[in-house]
Amino acid sequence: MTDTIDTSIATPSYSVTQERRIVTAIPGPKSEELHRRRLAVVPRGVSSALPVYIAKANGAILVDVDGNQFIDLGAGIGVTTVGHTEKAVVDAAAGQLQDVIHTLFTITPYEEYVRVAELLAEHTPGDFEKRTVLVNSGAEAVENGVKIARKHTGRNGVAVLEHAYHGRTNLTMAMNFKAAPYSTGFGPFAGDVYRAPNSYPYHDGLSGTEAAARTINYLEKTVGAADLACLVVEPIQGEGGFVVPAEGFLPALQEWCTAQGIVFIADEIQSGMARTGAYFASEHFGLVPDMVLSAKGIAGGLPLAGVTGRAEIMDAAQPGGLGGTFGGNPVAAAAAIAVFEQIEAGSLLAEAKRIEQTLYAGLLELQAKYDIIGEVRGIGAMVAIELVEPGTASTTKTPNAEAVNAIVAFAAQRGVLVLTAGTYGNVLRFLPSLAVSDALLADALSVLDEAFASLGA
Ligand code: PLZ
Repeated sequence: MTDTIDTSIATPSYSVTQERRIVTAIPGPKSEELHRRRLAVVPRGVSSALPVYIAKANGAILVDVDGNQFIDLGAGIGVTTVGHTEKAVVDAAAGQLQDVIHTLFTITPYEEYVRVAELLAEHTPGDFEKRTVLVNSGAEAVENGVKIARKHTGRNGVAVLEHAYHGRTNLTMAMNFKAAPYSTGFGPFAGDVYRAPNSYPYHDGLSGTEAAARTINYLEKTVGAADLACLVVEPIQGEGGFVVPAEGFLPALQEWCTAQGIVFIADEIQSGMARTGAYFASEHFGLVPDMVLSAKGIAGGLPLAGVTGRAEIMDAAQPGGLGGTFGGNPVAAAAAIAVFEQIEAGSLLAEAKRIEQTLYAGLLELQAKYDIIGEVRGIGAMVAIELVEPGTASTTKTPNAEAVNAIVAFAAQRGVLVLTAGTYGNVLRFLPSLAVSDALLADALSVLDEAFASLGA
């Protein structure tokens, strides 16, 4: 009879079939009804990229309230890196819910917080003594990183790079490159933040050494190294459009920071936790940051973030100087421990490399067909394409946000969720969970092919 191949050992079992399936208009009637309710009670400032309401999620698939299934190429902006509702994470969190949900680590501590700190010490770059403070969100990690760097150095200045994104709190709004929609009208903003040129090889054509010299010169002239507490960089910029700096750029910046007593902080909130095929993207550039910020993918979808740094820097903060009610919550911490275990058990660093190969090959094929794809870039499961106006891919590279929006809308109608990025909104970014199969990626790429064809590009 028919051949049945038992893949149950090699293939994880999913509670949702790993396929795209569209059964209603998008959004469907139940989503539309929920959207009406939402508009009456949620402010418009909180918008949604695709107003389909999700009822279930598993692996790389989102299921909406109307029964439509989407291939999720965004993973909640790089959060469900181990897969949606990954079993080890669910079990760990559920077990922890039975034992202790909250005590407040700064009142009566618990082991899970300590274990996450041990795991971060082990897996962040650098073989030296480290300390970790756990908080609730990426922005809070950035705030704490800056706070500690200031205390350690006794200096105020915070340097950031063009096209950076660091959060939505008052300090982090000041650190973002892009004003709209993040900070428009929300001032006054925190002071002592200085923005320097980054390395953006597709646009500036500079080598890493040249770009670093430009950045350092800019900071020395406009602030002066002696007034800088820290330089905060995303090794691969996230919201900025998965900008991979030219080789040598980041190491040169780090060298300058070290020489000048400036704390070098890697914001690995989007690029960390196995996403790029290394625990932290810093490793690809040979960086050993003084401080590494992690969040998003660290706890499989539960809110948790960490600031991990050299012991002597971290211990500059006085007892009682760091904390917060929910920081390092036991359930989120238990989930994070399971995420670290799953990265090993599921060989997720290798999975990220597999995804890179599949995505790159597929996207390069599309680039050969459609000249509005100016560049394919990224590392691991953090890959993007930058879209430009027809005929400008190697000349003016004029941003084409309109095409990005059309493609996102087309893909959504066919059950593929793709996220945008870039200061000019002209980047399509792919950051699927590492559980996504090559078959799902191939299916999603074929939808993208149709989407580009529909533009007549
Ligand atoms: N640093 C590098 O990518 C979050 C923003 C989503 P929070 N990026 C997604 C949105 O529209 O609010 C991010 C990041 C980098 C810091 C942050 C901030 O992390 O957990 O959103 O506060």
